[in-house]
Amino acid sequence: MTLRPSPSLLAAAALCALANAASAQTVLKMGYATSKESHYGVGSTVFCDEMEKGTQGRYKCQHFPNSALGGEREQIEAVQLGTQDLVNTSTGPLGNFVPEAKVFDIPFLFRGYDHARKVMDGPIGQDVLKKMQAKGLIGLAWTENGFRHMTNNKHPIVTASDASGLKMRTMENKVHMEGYKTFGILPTPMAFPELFTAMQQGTVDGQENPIPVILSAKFSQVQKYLSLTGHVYSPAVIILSPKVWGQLSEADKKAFVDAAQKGASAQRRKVNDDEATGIAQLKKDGMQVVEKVDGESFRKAVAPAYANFAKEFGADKIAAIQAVK
Ligand code: EAX
Repeated sequence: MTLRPSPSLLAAAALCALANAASAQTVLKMGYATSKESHYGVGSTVFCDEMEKGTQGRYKCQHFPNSALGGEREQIEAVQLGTQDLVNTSTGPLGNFVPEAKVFDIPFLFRGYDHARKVMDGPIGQDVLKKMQAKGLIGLAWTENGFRHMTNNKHPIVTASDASGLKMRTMENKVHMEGYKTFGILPTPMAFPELFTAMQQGTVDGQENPIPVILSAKFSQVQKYLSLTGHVYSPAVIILSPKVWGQLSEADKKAFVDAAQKGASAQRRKVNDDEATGIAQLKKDGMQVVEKVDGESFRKAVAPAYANFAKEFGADKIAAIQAVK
């Protein structure tokens, strides 16, 4: 007679193996503002997959897209506290936690995507990423939200004076608000999850966001006019809670950072794709698009505010960013 394990014993053993695998795997909560298909979703998915691979499956993500864990300010707070593990967020509210990050939110600071990405990945950007640690936030890599453009429901914006008098939702970001006031805009700070309804109900006339956000949040349903103002670059960053970081081995820390850099590249590629195809899509969706904006009128309007920005951040810091070729 051969001895065979009984089916119930086999089932028990299988369950045991499953339980072991599960206990050896830590599931991290990753939140972001837009959909899983958006630039944030694409970047986060690549980061999470690479991080899982790089830690041999010991860490993985559960995704919370579409602001399911709250606005970006709330999510950064939760990551700081350790009640949320990861967030892929714009720098909109980040300056309230890490003042050094605010310099990147100055309107018309960057000449274009190449310039912006070079600064964020170079010594100036990496220095700010490291400084986040002292504020209880582990910045893993700069991802990207994109250059921001204005939408509204009143009339096409070609020059800064067209923007004047419009009630526009802004992020909870003092640098943006100060800059946009020079355009004559009435800035109304508001968390992103409230924005769609605010535009639908006419609480605000407009808003400003990069093409990938306008697309994925379907703002074409509630906004008539889009102007390619590109008035400010909107960096984004993957932040890890110090609670998780403190538990990682050196090898795992490296795996997280490497994964975040791959996620950042994927997110930027998705921004490129949306920039290339999104405007045609938004036109198809019924938006009236001003492609030739009088950028000079906006630059002129904001120029006097640069004196204040220089006072706050140092003229040398601003010049150093501008000098990056
Ligand atoms: O990060 O709040 C905003 O307008 C952000 O650009 C958006 O949530 C994506």
